Amino acid sequence: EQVQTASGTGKGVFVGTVPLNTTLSSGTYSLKDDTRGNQSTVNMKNRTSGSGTLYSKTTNTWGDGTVSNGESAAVDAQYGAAATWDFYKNTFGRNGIKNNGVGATSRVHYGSNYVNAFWSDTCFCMSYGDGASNTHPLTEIDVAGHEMTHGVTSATAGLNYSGESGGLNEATSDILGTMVEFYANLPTNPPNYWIGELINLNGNGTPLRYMDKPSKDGRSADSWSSGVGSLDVHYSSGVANHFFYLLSEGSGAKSINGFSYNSPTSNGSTVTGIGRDKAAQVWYRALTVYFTSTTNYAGARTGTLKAAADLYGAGSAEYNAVAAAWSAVNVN
Ligand code: ASN
Ligand code: ZN
Repeated sequence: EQVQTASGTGKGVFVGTVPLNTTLSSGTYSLKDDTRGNQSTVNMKNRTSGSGTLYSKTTNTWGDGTVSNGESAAVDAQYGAAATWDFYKNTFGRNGIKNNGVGATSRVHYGSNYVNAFWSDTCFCMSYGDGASNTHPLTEIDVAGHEMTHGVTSATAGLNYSGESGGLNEATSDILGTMVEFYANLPTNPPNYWIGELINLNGNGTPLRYMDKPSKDGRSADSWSSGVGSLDVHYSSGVANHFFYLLSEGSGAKSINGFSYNSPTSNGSTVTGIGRDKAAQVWYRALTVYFTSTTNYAGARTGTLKAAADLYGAGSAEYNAVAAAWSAVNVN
């Protein structure tokens, strides 16, 4: 049977109204994108096992922006996967999570009252819960970018998910997930350096994490100390998230897209940012060329300096900014 690429449209919970590439086969449209490695979105129908049901129907208009229409979360997921694909392709020349042209599956409505989202290498898929009372899906675009970046890290550096390497693994997902949010630049979700600011996981409207000042969450580390590796990886990540913010935007007060930041340094220094696009190139090159499964914070400093030397030259302004941003989070 012939399969055609079709141009659909969707309205997600968080992405608003967006175009979606779908496939048409025998009069049925599916949330499957054959222009991006056949990435697809399936409905888990509150189950936690099985492969779910591919979203398929006879019209090519998906979701209505409400949570109660279960397709809306699927629109977020499918669009988030597309934006992540395009970000990696157009920013780094990476052709999918494994750089082999193969797309991942997104699974929505995973479990019941499930307040998390996660990546799995086993299914080459990511799963999104529907949150508290099944009314707060975790389908924000920075979460999509975060989870799929776990797949990239697994396929490259393979940073072990514990200790300092685990913090670097988590930070890699926050950093590049945030870059996906900037790349998508959605009017419904003005990009920022906060993680999960729309999904209300805390129940009081606050973001899950803050890259400009990680300790604003009450738990994350702003800077390195000898015990940082014994924190949960979602808190030891703060050191690298803060490094990345400082490298991109610099220290002190700044407003971007209406979001106000005031990023401190641990050593009283002033850091001048090099911009997020250059910072992302440095991080990605370090991740894919220099980091290994056991890289710790000292190794991340060394690896990103090597990456900056490759890209911009040893002793360049960018190279010196990498050194200054690590020193500002007490990685010397
Ligand atoms: N959402 C979490 C994460 O991707 C799941 C986990 O703890 N691994 O970090
Ligand atoms: Zn993670």
